[in-house]
Amino acid sequence: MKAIGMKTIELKKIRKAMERALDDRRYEHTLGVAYTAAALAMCHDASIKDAQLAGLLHDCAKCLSDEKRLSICEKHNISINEIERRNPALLHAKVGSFLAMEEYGVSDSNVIHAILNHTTGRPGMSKLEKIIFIADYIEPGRTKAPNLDEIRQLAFVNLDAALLRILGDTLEYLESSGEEIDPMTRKTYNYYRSAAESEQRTGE
Ligand code: DGI
Ligand code: FE
Ligand code: FE
Repeated sequence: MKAIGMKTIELKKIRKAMERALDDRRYEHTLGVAYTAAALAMCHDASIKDAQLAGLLHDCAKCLSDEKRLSICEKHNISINEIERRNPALLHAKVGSFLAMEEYGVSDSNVIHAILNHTTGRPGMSKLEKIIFIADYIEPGRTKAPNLDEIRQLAFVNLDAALLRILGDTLEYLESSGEEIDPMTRKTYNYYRSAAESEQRTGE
């Protein structure tokens, strides 16, 4: 079988597995992220299949209990930092990337990293990491975030600019709601803000 056929079968299998693993709302969100990520991949010249695969799997650990996420980490020696221990919901990205490998048979490290970094981002994200991070925020089922119309348009013009807007708005939201902020969320924001500023200075 040709490689492309294999991936199509894999996508269908994973979509069905996600329908079982997630509640209705989360499954609808997951489909929205997969399709939005595919569209962003078309627009920005990335692999459509990888975008679909990472989109389908990005929240695969979201409907587990906090106890289950913590126990998976302990059992498999996945490190948990202080913030994650206090906010185990943050662990769904780390545990999700583990399950993508172990449970759903994904070996592509680009896809695994896109799942791993989809909540806080990281400095120097790959194109696929950016696409999943952005698709997660702008998929059609999202309605609550501010500036969504603008950010949705921006995402199809400039990934870095959309990323920066999302990180800025997310930090503002977390600050105003008194949530504990993962230092990586701030680090990612600072990195992309500096990148945008130096781009402005050099007129690139
Ligand atoms: O899993 P989703 O809801 O689709 O999206 P997500 O993986 O981006 O998680 C979103 C939630 O994570 C949202 O409520 C903001 C929160 N989040 C992002 N960065 C941080 C954070 N929560 C805390 N406590 N600290 C963070 O740094
Ligand atoms: Fe998530
Ligand atoms: Fe999500």
